Amino acid sequence: MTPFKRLIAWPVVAAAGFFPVPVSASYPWNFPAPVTPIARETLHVHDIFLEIIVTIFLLVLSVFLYSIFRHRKSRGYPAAKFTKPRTPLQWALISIPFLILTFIDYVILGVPAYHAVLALANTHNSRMVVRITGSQWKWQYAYPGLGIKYISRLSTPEDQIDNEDPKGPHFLRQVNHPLVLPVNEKIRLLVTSDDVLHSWWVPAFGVKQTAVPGFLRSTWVNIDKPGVYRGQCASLCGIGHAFMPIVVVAKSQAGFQRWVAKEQTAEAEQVAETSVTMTKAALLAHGQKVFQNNCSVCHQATGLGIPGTFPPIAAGHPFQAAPQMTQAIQKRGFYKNGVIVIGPVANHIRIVLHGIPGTPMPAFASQLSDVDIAAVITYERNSFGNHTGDVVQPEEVRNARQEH
Ligand code: HEC
Ligand SMILES: [Cu+2]
Repeated sequence: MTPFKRLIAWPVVAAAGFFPVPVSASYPWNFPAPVTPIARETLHVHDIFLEIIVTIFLLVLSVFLYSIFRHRKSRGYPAAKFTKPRTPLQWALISIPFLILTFIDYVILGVPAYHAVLALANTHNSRMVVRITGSQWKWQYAYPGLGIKYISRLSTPEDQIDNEDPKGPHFLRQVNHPLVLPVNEKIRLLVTSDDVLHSWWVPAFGVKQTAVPGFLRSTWVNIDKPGVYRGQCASLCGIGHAFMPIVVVAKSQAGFQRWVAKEQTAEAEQVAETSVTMTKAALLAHGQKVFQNNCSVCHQATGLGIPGTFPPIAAGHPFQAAPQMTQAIQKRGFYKNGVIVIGPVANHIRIVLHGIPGTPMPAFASQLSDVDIAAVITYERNSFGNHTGDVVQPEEVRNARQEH
């Protein structure tokens, strides 16, 4: 808070006879300690607000309780016939509180709140951009200037979620690949979505940005303390909404540069892999992981899907759904006579790359590498009781990508 605003705020607080205690001390039920300018500003507005309303509440309550006690009358006493203020004193007694409240709302809180809103929208002078894409049910992070791009998803083991193992300290708030950002640098975050509304929310940053499909919304952070910060998707986005947490690791500049170098090598290795022919065993092993991480939320770990909604992967398995849906699946070659069949490889690759528009089946072209997609298709065609024997190589996926 600037000295000017302090000057307006304190007399009111002091006049109320309330000695301000720092509300933002780290009580377990308070906001997490703020680590960005925006978080500090918004927390400040909250703190002044809390101090003022608690003061007014206590004052009014004590006058109230005192009056009830002091002016109590016996049963049968005729009630006053007061209907509206008449004397100048009575008018003063209602207009002064009204003016005080207006002043508190529009000046003491209004000015810093307005300032915080403007500051939040001011993404100028940012030295770095990160693109954040929400999708059901994971976050994709891309660093356009650095050629780094990856998916961050929940890493809490299934057994903890099913109450079979004791829950860890970061239950449902841990991910396989956190967003890594440098400290003391203004970073612009461009937030969007692949499918439905999501919301990227990290309380310690004071940032909560709705991810809207088809729009790029921007916000920014400037983190001043290295550490691990956790958040969650804050917009109900479907069955996996509670399972797409956010973890941000803030590193020193040097630490960040080391991380960038490591990521870039990893991406380069992945590109090199694409031109290598992989063995069926390697594809199956990798494909199983890709399936568990990306497909099992809908098609289920058993590959049996959910009746009416998510078709099974297992051939010969019956699938009941609305006729439009089963007809559409049949047209793509994956359904016949009431049961699932395994359609042509080319369609399979196309479906996984580009999704099925207008249905929840997502496009994985931007989320999975050629190796991932080749592996998951090989896995689907040779697991869950499927025995096509087909092996799809990364190169086929790469060619299919270029066709489109
Ligand atoms: C968000 C839910 C969701 C996820 C995640 C998902 N799918 Fe699907 N998938 C669907 C739905 C729904 C359909 C059926 C769409 C329709 O025809 O209405 C479908 C259809 C398919 C089809 C077409 C065959 C058929 O039975 O219709 C294939 C192949 C497929 N998915 C593979 C995958 C693979 C591989 C992954 C993981 C890389 C995956 N899906 C992840 C929801 C999902
Ligand atoms: Cu979400």
